[in-house]
Formats: sequence, structure tokens, C-alpha cells
Amino acid sequence: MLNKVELKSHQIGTVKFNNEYLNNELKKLHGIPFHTVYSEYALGTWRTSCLANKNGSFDDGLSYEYSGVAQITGVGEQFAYFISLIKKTFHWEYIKSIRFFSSKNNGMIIPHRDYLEFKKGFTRLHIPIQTDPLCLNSEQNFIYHMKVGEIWLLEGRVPHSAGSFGVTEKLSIVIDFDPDCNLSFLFKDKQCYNPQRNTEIVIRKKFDNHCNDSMRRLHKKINNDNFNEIVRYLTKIHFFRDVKCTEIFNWLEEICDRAENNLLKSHSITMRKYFIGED
Ligand code: YCP
Ligand code: CO
Repeated sequence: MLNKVELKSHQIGTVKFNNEYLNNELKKLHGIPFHTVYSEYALGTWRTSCLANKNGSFDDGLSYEYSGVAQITGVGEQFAYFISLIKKTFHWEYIKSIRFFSSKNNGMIIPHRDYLEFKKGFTRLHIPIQTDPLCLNSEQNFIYHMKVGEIWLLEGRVPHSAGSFGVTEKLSIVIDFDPDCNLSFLFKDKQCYNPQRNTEIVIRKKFDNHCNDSMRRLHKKINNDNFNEIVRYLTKIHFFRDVKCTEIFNWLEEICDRAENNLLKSHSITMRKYFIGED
């Protein structure tokens, strides 16, 4: 059964990889360093590595809003094929950063909204370079899967998450562009630009009373030492049961309430503000 939904995030094009060159780049990925920044977003193994950024220094893995154009880092210099393909596909002058995003072994990013720390944020495109059907992304109440070579607009201003739940390390190239530039103008190779407004969503099981009960019983277990594992367990649920990714923050508060643990309750409230914002 095909189920298509109009999500904020959607495929906007395709890039044709040369398989031999792509595999060579993937092999090199095993040896590169990853940043420790944004580790508060990581549940298990989720990481980033900068190919290009504001000043070309790999040591600074943070995102910045700035005028000017991205400089290639030492890591970026090792991926000549990816860089040349990006230069052929997009207008380099609108690029602010290029990064690898990786998740594996049930690694996820905590549900969040992007750009809360910025005035405008970016136009963020994802291009998967290694994936399998259990590499998933979420937007609010929907789950979708991006294939290798597809170019996706990832609208991070709505709550979202991602993770890898199979045997494959989920690897994507993530490019941040000037947010004021029209989408189609980012493309130098117009053949690569072909937006698909409707996204095929992954069908999940019902979030039934049984799930609800077993989740709510966690108040008997929750404590400082297992809090992060519980956040991880709760976040994984929305990839396989039909609930919104932001439900985890409600569940956490409810579990802490029932556990009468005020410290963890206020920590949960702080987390919601930090990752989702006030709204
Ligand atoms: C960023 N935002 O905007 C980060 C990436 C999730 C939060 C990780 O660069
Ligand atoms: Co994000």
C-alpha cells in the first residue's frame, strides 16, 4: 500500500553517483574524526564531521550564521569526489557548511527543532550516501526513508528526529545554504532539481493501550542512572508506533510525576525547552 503525505521535508532532486567513486569515499569514512559538538542531541551513536564550514578549521564543528562562503576543511580535502560533485550540482557561493551525519546501532538524534539559536537558520539539504530501509527520519507524526542519491530538503523548523535501526550505518551529506536564496537557484545543474511534494511514509503499528501501559510503568524504574536509557527507549517508540516524535517529552514528564521525582521532572521540562523551544 502506497501512502503519500505532504510533509515540510521532501525530496527536491537527485544526484547520480558513480558507484565506484562513491564506494571509495565510503571506505575513507571509517578513518575520519567526528566532532563532539551537539552530543547532547545524540542518543547512542549519532555524530557529525565537517567537510566545509565558516573558516575551514575542522576543530570548530559548530554551525554559524555568517556572510561569506564555506571553506573546505582538512577532512573535506580527503573527499575530492564528493566536493567536486557538490560543486557541479550546486552554486558554491550559497553554501555555508557541508557535513557528514552518521548514526548506527540504534543511534538516534533526540526529537528537536533546528535553528532555535539562530536568527534565520539555513536551507538544509540531505543527500544519503549509505542507508537501508531501517534508516529512518521523522517529522512530527510521520516516518519516511531517504534513498542514496536523493536530495532532500529537511525542514528542521518542525520537530523531527532520525535514527538507524538495522545493520547499516546511516550516512548522509548535509549541506547548509543561505536561507534567503530560492530553492531552485541553489542548483547549478538544473537536471538535478525535481521536487516531489508528496512523501511516501512508513506505515507503523498502532500505539495501543499495551504500549501506553508498559511505558507508563517506567515510573517504577526511572532514576538518575537510567534516565538517558529511558529517553532512548521512549524516542525509539515513535519510529515503530504511530505517535508524534514530541510525545517523548510528555511521557517523560508524566513518568517523573508518577515517580514523584521533582529533579528529573524539572530536567525533562528543561529538555523540552532546549530541544523544541517554547511555542
Ligand atoms: C545544527 N542542530 O544545526 C545542529 C545539528 C541538531 C541540532 C544537530 O547544526
Ligand atoms: Co535537526
